[in-house]
Amino acid sequence: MNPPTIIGAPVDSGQRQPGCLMGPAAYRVAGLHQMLSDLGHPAQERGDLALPETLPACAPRNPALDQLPATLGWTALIREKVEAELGRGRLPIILGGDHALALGSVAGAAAHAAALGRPLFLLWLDAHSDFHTPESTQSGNLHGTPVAYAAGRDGFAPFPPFPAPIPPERICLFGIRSVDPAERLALAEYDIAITDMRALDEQGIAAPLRAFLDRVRVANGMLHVSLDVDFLDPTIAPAVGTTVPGGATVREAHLVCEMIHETGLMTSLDLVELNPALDERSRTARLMIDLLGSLMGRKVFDRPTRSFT
Ligand code: 5AB
Ligand code: MN
Ligand code: MN
Ligand code: MN
Repeated sequence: MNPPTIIGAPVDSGQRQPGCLMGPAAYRVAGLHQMLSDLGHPAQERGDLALPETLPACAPRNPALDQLPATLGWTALIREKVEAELGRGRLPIILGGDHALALGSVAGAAAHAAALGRPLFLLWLDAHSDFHTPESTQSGNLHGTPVAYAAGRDGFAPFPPFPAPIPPERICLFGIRSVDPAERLALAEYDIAITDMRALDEQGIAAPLRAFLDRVRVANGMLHVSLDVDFLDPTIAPAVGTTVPGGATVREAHLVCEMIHETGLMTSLDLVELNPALDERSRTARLMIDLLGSLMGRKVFDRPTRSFT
């Protein structure tokens, strides 16, 4: 695993509930840097990105679209920063901000992977499939679109074309339990594997996740992980505007993170959708930092444990 660089991305143009722009600060307050240092992975801190003052003017074809110019600006900025950090041999960790930031972060990872000639894989930990295009979204909230952009779906103008669209077999949607009708149709057409909550209830976390991670390893792939707070059950992670009941438990989420760490395959990471205005005494921010700890190698024991059976 490469040494981490922290990029604050206080994006809140992907949805209408204000607050995600406080996410990067909340992660730092919750002990992000201390935790990384204690694990032996002190992080370079790049501070928070800021939007340029002048944003592109554009008239969206879908009148429902919200804050398109700001999201276009964030996409270009984040793409460039993520690609640059990967080029320096770093592990970019993007602190959101809402999930629209992944329009830029996944594009940056894809551009880097394409330049190296390596396949990029995408693990999407989320209650939602985020497979709308700017034309199909009914809410107009662009945080519901990044997977479709990464898969190379049409309907994204005036976004720049996605650098190297990720084929469906390299995308894993994990923990899904809320899909809109238009997304459902498009997902069937693209044949993207969806490990929804029903599948996880039956099969558990480990087997489906191991199957995907094995594919990444065999292909010598790069792996972008995008962790939406609403992947977690709202009873343990209330600080998100789009809660959906029936999400991952604390232990299920840690297991996901521990397994990813053990493979050493993760090359970039988004922590998205934390809305500190909706939190209860920072508990969601602290849980997300704990999960990051597991992603970065924290374990209960360093050696195999022996139990009485
Ligand atoms: B999130 C919904 N499908 O398009 C829409 O939180 C929700 O980044 C999108 O996963 C949720 O507005 C986007 C209803
Ligand atoms: Mn999402
Ligand atoms: Mn979501
Ligand atoms: Mn959300």
